Amino acid sequence: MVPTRSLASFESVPQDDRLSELSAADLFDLDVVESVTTGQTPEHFARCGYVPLPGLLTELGLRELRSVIDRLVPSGRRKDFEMECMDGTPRHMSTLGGVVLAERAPGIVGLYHNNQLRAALGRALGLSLTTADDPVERHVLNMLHEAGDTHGYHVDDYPIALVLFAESPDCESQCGRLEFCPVGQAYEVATRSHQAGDAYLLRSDLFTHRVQPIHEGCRRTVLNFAYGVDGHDVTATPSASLLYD
Ligand SMILES: O=C(O)CCC(=O)C(=O)O
Ligand SMILES: [Fe+2]
Repeated sequence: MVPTRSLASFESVPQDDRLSELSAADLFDLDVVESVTTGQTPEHFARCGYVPLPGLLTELGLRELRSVIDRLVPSGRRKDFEMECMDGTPRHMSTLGGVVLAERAPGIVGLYHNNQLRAALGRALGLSLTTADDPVERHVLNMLHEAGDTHGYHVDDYPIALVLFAESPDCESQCGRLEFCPVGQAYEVATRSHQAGDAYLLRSDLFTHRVQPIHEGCRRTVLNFAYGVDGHDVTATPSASLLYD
């Protein structure tokens, strides 16, 4: 889909946004989706809430995504606060929300709307995935670049999150890992590490999740694509506007 843009914002789109020119097959190894989820049932996903997609981004996909994101990083908005509507959990990070990405990174918007990708993810989960109505929340960039940066425990408004890693810490002590558990069952917390080029799917409205604080010198930069599920109503919280407006 070609996003609509004002003339002024169109002029600010850099020439080097080559993501728009590349196909899903250039950017994603969709076999990863098929192979990782082969044999997993929708019931398994409902129970575990998480599907790892190691190496979902091709080498080319990671390179092109990083070059677009590197250009966006300086415009990140610093967020340091406790989110009241999520039990006062901390946010220490820089972000760019969906509206800014739509103006400044048409290639990322194109990836979000890529039907081939969404269909493959939906097949793997046994769900019919829809794009999100909320222009702020549908695609966001989360940048953890300073010592102690963390994205504290929360649930998302939309039911399915695809998180794509442009950068991930590789320090020995493994900071910045994902932790998640079914809502209200903190004793069942699982912890997962990811590398640049990896991705994961999360049932993000029913599994509480957070990113552990990162250490000095480490960087963790992800894109989060939020999807709906056909027939499932979304209840909006103030969290997206607090983090991404
Ligand atoms: O960075 C992550 O792994 C999780 C991101 C996330 O939970 C979110 O953007 O809502
Ligand atoms: Fe989340």
